[in-house]
Amino acid sequence: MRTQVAIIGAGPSGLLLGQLLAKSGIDAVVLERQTGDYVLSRIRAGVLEQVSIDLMDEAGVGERMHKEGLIHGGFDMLFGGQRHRVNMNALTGGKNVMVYGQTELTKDLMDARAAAGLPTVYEASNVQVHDFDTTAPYVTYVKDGQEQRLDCDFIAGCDGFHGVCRASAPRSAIKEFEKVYPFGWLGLLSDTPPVHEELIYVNSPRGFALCSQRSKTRSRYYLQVPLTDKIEEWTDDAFWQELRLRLDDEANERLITGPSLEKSIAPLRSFVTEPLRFGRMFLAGDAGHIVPPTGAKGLNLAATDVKYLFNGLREYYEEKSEAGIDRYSELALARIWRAERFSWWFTQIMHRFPDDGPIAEKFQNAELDYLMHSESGLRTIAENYVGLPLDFGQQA
Ligand code: RFL
Ligand code: PHB
Repeated sequence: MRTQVAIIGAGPSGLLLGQLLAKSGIDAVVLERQTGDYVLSRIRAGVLEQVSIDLMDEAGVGERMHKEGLIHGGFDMLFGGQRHRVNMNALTGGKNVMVYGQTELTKDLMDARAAAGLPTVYEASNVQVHDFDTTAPYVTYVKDGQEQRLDCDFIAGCDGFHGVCRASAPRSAIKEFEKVYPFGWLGLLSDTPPVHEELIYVNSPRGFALCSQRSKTRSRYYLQVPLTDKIEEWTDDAFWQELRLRLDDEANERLITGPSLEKSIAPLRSFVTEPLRFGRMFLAGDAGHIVPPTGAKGLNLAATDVKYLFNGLREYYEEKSEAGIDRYSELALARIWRAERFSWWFTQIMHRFPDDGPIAEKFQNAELDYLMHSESGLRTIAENYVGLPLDFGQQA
């Protein structure tokens, strides 16, 4: 089999890239290790920046998102028993975010791909990338017990943090930067109305909590937990009880609990690979970087990587120019590091760090108090949360 772009991974990065390429008449085959249902069962991100919304529109898959997504112009921060609103809309000259689950976005992309008859191979095992340092790269994989070969012009490594693409890059050509946090997030999804119209980020003496949502009838809550906690040990009752201890009276009065639809623990990590290009293989999304979820940036960064990569590939095919693909890594990394910094910083001020003493808690409270009472402080949070402009740092 032959294609122009072999895309490894049918997560949001791979599917979005596939859709954008198809709209420009560029062929791609998506190879995914799991089944489609498995991919859709992973509950992850929930907040889209405007750039991600625009990209879904550009890919022609924004219809349901606009119908069902919830526009949020702000969020609450709760610390020291006090609630403060970050009015993102007012602080950024009218920008908002949209609450629309990664599961829904992925489903929209999968459905559009299937409807257009675009090739996706699910349950492709033992995917291996070859000769990407030449002009004739290819991918091998096993499907239904048969070894297959896919020849291509380019390989897009959209295969997440545990994928094969980054692992296949020559060790001498790659630099990795990593910080692992000493706690995880325990998440619970339930068919209960959200406790508040907007999200609430909580810094409590018992640790971080987040009240998020997927719709007017579906809630997503998170608790900071020690890495040693086991998911089996967290009953639904224990979760709700602990959440109550981290919320204020107003939220507790409105909190409606119910059985969990899903519950999982995710470790928190900051991670960046440099560069994101190895000859004719590119890394995009979680394959190249991970942020702690505090800033809601993971999915949005994946989307902007894809935008930069798509622009480069389109330029290559339409204008016979390599300028775009040559700039991909540099352009994407500049945006990635800005989001990495924000996510690290926001994590730092919102969580309890087990090895820090009481003075760290005092510093945190003083910093949060400063931020919430300073227009510049609030704007710093707001402009990063809604997403920095794509041309940030490039303006005169
Ligand atoms: P994905 O979604 O991990 O998709 C990669 C796909 O590649 C497949 N794959 C392979 N396919 C073929 N051969 C191989 N050898 C393969 N190896 C892997 C995988 O099966 C998978 O389908 O990466 P992508 O597309 O770059 O999308 C990135 C986002 O998923 C990610 O940034 C966010 O979900 C991060 N993230 C969160 N972000 C937020 O903004 N808010 C959140 O609340 C949030 N929660 C999370 C998260 C990521 C998590 N991970 C990665 C464990 C919670 C978790 C648990
Ligand atoms: C979510 O709804 O899953 C979510 C929202 C905001 C975050 C992280 C996760 O910062």
